[in-house]
Amino acid sequence: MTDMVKLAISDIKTTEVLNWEGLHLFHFMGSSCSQKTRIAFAAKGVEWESHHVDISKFENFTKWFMGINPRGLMPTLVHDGDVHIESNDIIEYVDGAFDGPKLFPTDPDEQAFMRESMKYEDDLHLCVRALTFRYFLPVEMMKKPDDAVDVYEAEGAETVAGEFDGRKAIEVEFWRKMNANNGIIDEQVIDAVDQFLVAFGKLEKRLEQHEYLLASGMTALDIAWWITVFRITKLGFPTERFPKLFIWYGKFLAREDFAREVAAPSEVMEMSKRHQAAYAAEGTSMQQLMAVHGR
Ligand SMILES: N[C@@H](CCC(=O)N[C@@H](CS)C(=O)NCC(=O)O)C(=O)O
Repeated sequence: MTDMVKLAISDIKTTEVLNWEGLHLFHFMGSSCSQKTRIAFAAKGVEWESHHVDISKFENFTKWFMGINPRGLMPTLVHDGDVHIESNDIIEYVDGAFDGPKLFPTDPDEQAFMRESMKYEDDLHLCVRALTFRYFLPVEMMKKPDDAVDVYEAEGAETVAGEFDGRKAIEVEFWRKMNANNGIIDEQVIDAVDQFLVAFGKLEKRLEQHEYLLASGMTALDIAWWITVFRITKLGFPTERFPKLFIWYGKFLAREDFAREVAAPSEVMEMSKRHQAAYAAEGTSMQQLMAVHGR
């Protein structure tokens, strides 16, 4: 349906994976894009081998990992020696390659809408990240020291599908800005919030017409957007302003196959609550900032 991102052999520097058989997913527990992929794989009913990469320890910046993903991002899929990157593309690839419930529509109009909406969701990822890095845990626990970013920036000749890829530079800029400001600043929060107010308004309109984002039923589009809605709602975004979306969100949250993949250890959730409470005490929770800026 889209131009799915499969790496060219020349992009793959960690050549041992070329001989791997079966379905291997490189993922991180707390990564929203990984969670999305895991939920989709469960819905599809595929078996996969887990390779957990701890991005909090910068394991995604190693030469080995950058050799299968020049962007240094989670998730990454190896299937019978082929390497696929980008969560939405990975899901689409697996949907086409395996039997099981179809996660992508067959109707051409729905396909066109879904392509556009999946891209929209993906384009908002740095906004999800900004809110996560501000409100999930204290900056000292979240930030990437400059020397880790230096390693990331220096590693590897960066090609994707045989062509120079500019994605890493965008990532590096994000981390450098965060370090320069010692965290995510209010302006970034408001920018992200504004994007989600618009996006959620669009989702609300769809859900006024049908139970799922597409008329034909649940698809990977619901999974992809749900992960975003889940993440930012937990960080304090007022999703309840969008009543149909809030019901849709709650319906998936009640499902074991969704809840399981986004679960975090209780001590982490406690830490996150304390961190958000500290912002609230100084008047800078997400909703307090929104109120100050008239959102
Ligand atoms: N568009 C990419 C985004 C991937 C992405 O940014 N993944 C995050 C985790 S959700 C990551 O790997 N971050 C690297 C880091 O924090 O060092 C996708 O959908 O796969």
